Amino acid sequence: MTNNPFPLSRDELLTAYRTMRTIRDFEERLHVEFAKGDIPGFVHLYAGEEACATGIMMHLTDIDRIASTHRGHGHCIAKGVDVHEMMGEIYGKVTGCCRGKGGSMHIADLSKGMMGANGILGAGAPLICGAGLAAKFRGDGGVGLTFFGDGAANQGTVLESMNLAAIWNLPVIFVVENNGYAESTSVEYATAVDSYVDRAAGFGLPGVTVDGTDFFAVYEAAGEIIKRAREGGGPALLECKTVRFFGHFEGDAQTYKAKGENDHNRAHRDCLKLFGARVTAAGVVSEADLALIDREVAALIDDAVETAKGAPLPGARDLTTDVYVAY
Ligand SMILES: Cc1ncc(C[n+]2csc(CCOP(=O)(O)OP(=O)(O)O)c2C)c(N)n1
Ligand SMILES: [Mg+2]
Repeated sequence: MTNNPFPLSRDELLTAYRTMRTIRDFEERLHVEFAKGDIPGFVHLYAGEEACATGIMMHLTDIDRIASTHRGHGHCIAKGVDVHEMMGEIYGKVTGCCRGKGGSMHIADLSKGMMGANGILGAGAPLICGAGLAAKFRGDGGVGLTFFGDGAANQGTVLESMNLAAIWNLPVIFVVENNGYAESTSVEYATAVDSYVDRAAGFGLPGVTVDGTDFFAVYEAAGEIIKRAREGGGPALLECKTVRFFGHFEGDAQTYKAKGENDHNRAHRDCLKLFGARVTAAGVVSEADLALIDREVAALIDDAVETAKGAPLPGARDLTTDVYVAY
């Protein structure tokens, strides 16, 4: 029996790989399908950033809540939202998790603790303070995580929320997914500090920066921060330095990137390749194990796309349902 040097069992390693592969295939397929013109609205792809969502979400259960971003597909999949319902939602079909009325930037599934993708930058931070406050009052050990990019990190809502979480000692974690760009603006241009951890320190929050393309680095750092928050230790910040393989949105010509940048990232900073190399070199997982998952995920995504395409659109009557809630 091979000695397992990782902090996860063989089954957990396979689960991590399956999650990252599902996100990657979901996004690569959307890249192709979006170009055909069948998908309404905007789509922002998460490919390249899979290790961030996966390494973090493996520490969470359905009682834990997350608030996502405009680039939210990876967060949803890693939090356990059904891939068929997500695809239906992105195609605007009644089979979607929000009955086709939200689309890519409004996917939500409260049963999974997924409070919603969000088209408004920095909007998840105050939401998650509410979720954290509720968890604290319930005393159920639940935690809340809000994701935001290097650009959204400069929103006042994020900074105000860090202060609020600190003074109320909320079980809330601020996750900066620093992919180097906010649309076409580089992080060096737009952010005055070298690390978002320095900024968190201004609110009395501990923080850590990790290589977001290294699943194990994310997993270990997130594990410590989440455990601390669960046990009443309060909020913290996690910065994951990562890469996005595609443009800001589908259709972006990416003229602001260096020549060959995407190819370089796909060759040297692909979290799936890095993960696969580590676990197979250690002999805990074989190439065949990974190839089997690849085939199963490919079939899942094929089926999700075909099912979504074949599903009906919402009818005129659906226009007035789920819109207002009478309290
Ligand atoms: C409050 C607000 N301002 C501006 C925008 C327009 N906008 C959408 S995404 C984006 C850039 C976000 O960059 P970042 O936070 O780094 O996330 P990334 O897209 O890199 O994941 C901007 C400016 C918005 N959606 N909301
Ligand atoms: Mg960014």
